[in-house]
Amino acid sequence: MRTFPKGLQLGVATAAYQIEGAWNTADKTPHIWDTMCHNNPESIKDRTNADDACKSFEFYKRDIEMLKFLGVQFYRFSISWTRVLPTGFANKISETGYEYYNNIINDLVALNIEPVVTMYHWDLPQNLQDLGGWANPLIVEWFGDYTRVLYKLFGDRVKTWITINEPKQIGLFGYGGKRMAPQLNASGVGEYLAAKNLVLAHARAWHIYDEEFRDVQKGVCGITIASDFRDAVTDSAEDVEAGLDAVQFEIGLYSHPIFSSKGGFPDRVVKRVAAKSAEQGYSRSRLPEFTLEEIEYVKGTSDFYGFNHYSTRFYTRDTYKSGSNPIPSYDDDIGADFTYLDYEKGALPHVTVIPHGIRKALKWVKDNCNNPPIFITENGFGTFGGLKDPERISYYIKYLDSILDAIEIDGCNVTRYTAWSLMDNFEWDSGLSIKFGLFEVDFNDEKKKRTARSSAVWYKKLIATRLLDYNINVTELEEHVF
Ligand code: GBH
Repeated sequence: MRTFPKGLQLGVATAAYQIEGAWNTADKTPHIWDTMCHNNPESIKDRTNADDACKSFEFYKRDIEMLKFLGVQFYRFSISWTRVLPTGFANKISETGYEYYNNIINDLVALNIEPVVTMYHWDLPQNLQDLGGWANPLIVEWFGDYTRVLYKLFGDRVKTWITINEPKQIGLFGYGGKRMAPQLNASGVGEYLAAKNLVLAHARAWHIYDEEFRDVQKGVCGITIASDFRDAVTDSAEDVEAGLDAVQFEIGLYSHPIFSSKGGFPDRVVKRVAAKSAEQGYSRSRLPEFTLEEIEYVKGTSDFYGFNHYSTRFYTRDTYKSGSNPIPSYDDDIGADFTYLDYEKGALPHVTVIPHGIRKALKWVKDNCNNPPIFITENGFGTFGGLKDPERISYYIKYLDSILDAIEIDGCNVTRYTAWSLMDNFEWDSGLSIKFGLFEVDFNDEKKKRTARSSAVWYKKLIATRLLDYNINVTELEEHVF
């Protein structure tokens, strides 16, 4: 048994598109995921969409009852841009959208559950996508205007703001590839263009908060970065180099401009993309540059490091054949192959159980990002379902144990832990097929019945006792239905 430090808050997370449904209720307009799921259903593994999802727009009060049951200290959820601003621009605020989020925030505050609000979790207004979305540098202003509206409407009660969730996934899969909306598939170019504009947009939102709201509202504002770890397959000099490169492409690309003392994109990424681009006949690097003014504008613009972590990959240059990939790409720019080694796997084949990876990733952030306060904003395990989920509990226990090592032994400043997710939801391109919930959701039921899994009962106990118990006890499961 291990005790959680007093300063570590425990919570749970969701995101708007994954749970709300009500995709066209009142004056809400479509965003890029509505468009993708409706126009290209074959892009989703089980051809489902989130038109209904968990129907949280209608049933959010039941979600709040579940939060109460768990006893969480905070709830991380996201606001859907087009629900609040139907044109994407700040010219018109939706009364229905305002009321929906306002009610949730009021209910949470009344229960002493802190609202932790993500302002962008992947659902870009289609109107803005039609103008180029994250590829258009003007999005920096459009996003800034949107965040100003949110600070004004809700900042009297919301004290923790997350600007953007996982710039890597947005850029790599949405602009570099076609796994995710808007499926631009501009490989080797789109992901870097998006990365630059996402980082600048985040910085704009932070400056607006800092200059116009912080004095009165007294909250914090930061970004959440996908921080899966990248390690070396062996300790050969080449593999170690491959691992160091891979972690800079995975995390550094987004964290270095914001958290490092030097600013701008990390040297390893700059060098590799420039060299590859030249080899491929480009007259300039496919990685855009920041101006000196932009570098200064972005540096130091996050009050905390939002850290999402699921797993670790191992890299090697042993088998990698340079020039074997004719299409420029992010993976080819890393110039190494990866494997997952022989670890236990979850329902998503790439989510392997590698608890020491989270400790290494936290230490990497401490060492490379000026030892920031770290909010673990997501960590969790996907399965194919079932109310008894000892494998999820086991994942949580092992990862929490490793997080406590990072705090107690490595001195990482982790002040929040967030389990992903409160309940089963629309898992992006995996549709409804993969389940991350502490609560099971019956998607065939009109009311989207929610039932506590063993892991929900386990997490409730962990929060109440603040003890990490190594025993997994799933036998005394009672039905808790919401
Ligand atoms: C998050 O992103 C999202 O923010 C959330 O909405 C989503 O529901 C949740 O994860 C669950 O998938 O082999 O080391 O690369 C997903 C980011 C990136 C997490 C790839 C898992 C694979 C582990 N994912 N990563 S690794």
